[in-house]
Amino acid sequence: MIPVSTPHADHRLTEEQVLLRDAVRELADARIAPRAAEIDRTAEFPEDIRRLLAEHDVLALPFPAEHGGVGGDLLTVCLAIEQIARACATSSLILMVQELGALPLLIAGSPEQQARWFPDLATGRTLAAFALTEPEAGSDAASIRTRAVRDGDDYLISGTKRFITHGSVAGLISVFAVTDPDAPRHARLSCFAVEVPAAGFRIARLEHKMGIRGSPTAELTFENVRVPAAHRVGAEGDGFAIAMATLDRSRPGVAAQAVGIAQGALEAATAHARERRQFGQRIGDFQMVGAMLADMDAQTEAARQLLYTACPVIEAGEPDAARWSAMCKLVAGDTAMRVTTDAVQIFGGYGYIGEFPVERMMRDAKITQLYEGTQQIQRLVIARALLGRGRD
Ligand code: COS
Repeated sequence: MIPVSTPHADHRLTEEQVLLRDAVRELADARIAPRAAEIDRTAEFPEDIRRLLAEHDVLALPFPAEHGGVGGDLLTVCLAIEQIARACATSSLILMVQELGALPLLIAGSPEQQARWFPDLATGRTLAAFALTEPEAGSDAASIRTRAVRDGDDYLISGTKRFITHGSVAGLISVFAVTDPDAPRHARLSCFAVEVPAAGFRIARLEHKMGIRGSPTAELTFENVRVPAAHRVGAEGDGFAIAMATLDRSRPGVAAQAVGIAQGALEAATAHARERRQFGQRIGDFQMVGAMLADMDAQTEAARQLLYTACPVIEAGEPDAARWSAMCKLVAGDTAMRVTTDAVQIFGGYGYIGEFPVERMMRDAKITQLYEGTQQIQRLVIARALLGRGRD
């Protein structure tokens, strides 16, 4: 029997969550949506939006109150991500990656480590990043090659990390490296909190991307970067487990981003279908267009409800948390791609030009099917939860 947890929560949000959601939506409508097209066009990291989110304590949401955070639960963080992404996917990554980069410390950090870094992360003074992926190790996370070699009270880290979101703007990076190459496959890795800039650390390249263009994606090289042993997160050999536990908690953030992008595209397409007239009537009154909008609405709501149900199950650390995490990311990512593509279709030729937001949303949606585990990896995680490993 596979362990199948019963969702705990009824589907209503608490009063606090509704207030937070609405406050972030207002902020996003007033201050972020007007910047979205420019952020996409210039492909520059929006420092102003980082400051805005920090000033309004949005970046403090994932961190415990004792360290200057707000102590928001997973669903609350996701509600904020969703509302920001509805306006601008790049901007939602500022909160997403602040959480992703800090999750190893939230999960396995010592009280000293948390006290050292959380206050500056919660205020947004320091940005975080998560460095697992390498040129030769993406989906197969256990096969990374970056090495951490013990040297007295320190480790020396050497290797290359690729596709690291915010790698060029972060001040603290959770870096995964091999500490024991001879250990069994999943016990080779350890996790380190690396403060940058540091001697031997280099931003080797920034990627030119299809979407989320204001969010810098960096290749990072480490050449004997000296990291105190006290900055190792968890025990030696725990790195793979920490990475997996991190992704279980961060994938709902991608799902929230995807739901937000889909909602933004649905709203834009609906407004257009009301205003645009052809053959003497609103195009939305043509059944073919009306049916598309209906499907977009139903699919977006279904993805949202799955996400909201998944969050408390994951937060509670249920035995099938990985399955729920993968399911909500899978469904929401595919929904965002479908809904944004249909939104472009409803705009017709206007959907293909930069004047309207839906082409940006379509380009932004694609990444939600790729990062923090491709949709194929999500299916693999779900199938393994159902079937067990073939070789067990
Ligand atoms: N949550 C918790 N534990 C997990 C887990 C998860 N999502 N996935 C695997 N594990 C555990 C397994 O239970 C197993 O533990 P035991 O050794 O105690 O049995 C161990 O980790 C090894 O699992 P498995 O043999 O399934 O590992 P694989 O090397 O086959 O890889 C996948 C598993 C593919 C799921 C993993 O490599 C993965 O998630 N890859 C995608 C990585 C990714 O998302 N990269 C994106 C970049 S980060 S932005």
